[in-house]
Amino acid sequence: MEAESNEEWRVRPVYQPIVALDTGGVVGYEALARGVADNGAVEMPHALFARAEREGRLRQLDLACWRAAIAGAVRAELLDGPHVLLFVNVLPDTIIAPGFREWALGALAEHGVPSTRVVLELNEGRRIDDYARVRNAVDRLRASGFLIAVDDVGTGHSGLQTLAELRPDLVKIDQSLVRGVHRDAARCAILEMFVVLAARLGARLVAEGIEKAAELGTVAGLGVELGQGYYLARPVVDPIAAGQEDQVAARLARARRARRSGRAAGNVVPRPLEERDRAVGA
Ligand code: G
Ligand code: MN
Repeated sequence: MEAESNEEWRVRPVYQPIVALDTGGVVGYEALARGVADNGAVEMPHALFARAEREGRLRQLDLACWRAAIAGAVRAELLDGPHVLLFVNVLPDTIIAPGFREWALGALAEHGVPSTRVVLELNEGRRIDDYARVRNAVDRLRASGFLIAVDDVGTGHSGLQTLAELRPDLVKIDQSLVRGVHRDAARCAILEMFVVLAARLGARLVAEGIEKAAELGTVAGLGVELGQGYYLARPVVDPIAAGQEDQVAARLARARRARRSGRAAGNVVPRPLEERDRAVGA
């Protein structure tokens, strides 16, 4: 596989827990890339990937992030617990590149990490033009033990077609659908739909970007299995050293208590046509 040059991209991964919303247990960690600029400043992934795209070095950066993610997870002993998963973001263009599967298995073997512990999060900055090719790559990766997640579902290019074509093992709902869900009947309805959809597809559902106790309580109450977000825990270099497991359990318990004493968002009642006609003076 071309260009494994970690040296050219200085990236430092941070990790954010993904939590079972019924028990509060940490089921895995998502590795999130942070660039390190020459002056030591932190470069956020958006800027980092935009620069790599301008320079025509996207895949190189993607692979560098991947390698760093695995090494950092092993260093922070994140995978020492039984069944703990490592979620790694990867571009669809990277997984269809010839040799990616062999390269990825080799990188894991170097660190003694089994592929069955790794979730590839397909992150679609761009549209997938050739689903057959991506599906083919996904099937081969799955046959090699990897789990497949579709990231940012509900936005941009991560739509229902992607779920139908790729049949992922996990579905990650974008944070824009989680934001304010506790006081938004439409978002509640959409999440409910995803709970049903994921169950029917045999996929595990993750709500991303939970920032408030009320959002957490609502999402858990709707039956979403897994959650991630600043309210539960921020991405850090060493989540275990930071004591995040205890924090996560405490916050989930607090959100549940708040939910029991609070109000859920009501149902959406469609406005009758006559009312709309009146409103526009028709
Ligand atoms: O595209 P993807 O879902 O992989 O992006 C994850 C990004 O979202 C990371 O940069 C991470 O730091 C950020 N993130 C994680 N949790 C939250 C949250 O609760 N709120 C917001 N605004 N961003 C979050
Ligand atoms: Mn992601």
